[in-house]
Amino acid sequence: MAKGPLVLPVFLVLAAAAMAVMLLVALSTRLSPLPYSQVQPNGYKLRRWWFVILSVGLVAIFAVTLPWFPYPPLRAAAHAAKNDTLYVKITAQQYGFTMPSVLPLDRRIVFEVTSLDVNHGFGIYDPRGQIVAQVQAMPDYVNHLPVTFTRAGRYTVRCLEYCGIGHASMQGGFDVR
Ligand SMILES: [Cu+2]
Repeated sequence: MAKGPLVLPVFLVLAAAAMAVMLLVALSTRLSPLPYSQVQPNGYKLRRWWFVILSVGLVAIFAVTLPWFPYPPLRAAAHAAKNDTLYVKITAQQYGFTMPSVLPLDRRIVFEVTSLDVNHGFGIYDPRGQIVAQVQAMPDYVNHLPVTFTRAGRYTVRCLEYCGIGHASMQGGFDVR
């Protein structure tokens, strides 16, 4: 359906609604002011209902949208069933990364990222120079970073955590194909 013809009617309806609200507010101010002792209980009652409605609404929205949770753990089971995940070890060290030189396109990869000395960052930039994913590289920890590359080409990896005098030049890369 074309968008154009809908814009004017929608605008008119919204404008009419806004004007009606303003008119109601303007009319309501013509009455003499109520004493505070009369306003306060109503305000508290309204606030209580608003709290209940918001709480129920938020829980409902949370429950309904949970299947679209954007992060991988809930979806991991489906991938594991297909058994198509490639686990890739990444080791950061002042001032470079140990990693494979070629990685597959359109396949789920889980980077297992750690560091041999201090905290580093592991930031992946696609061939256009846009950041795709990043995680900390920490000594004595393995952080898991799931990524599926959908664009072939040369990817650059940069350290995103100041790690010493050579930090600025700490980078690596791999080809995706
Ligand atoms: Cu660094």
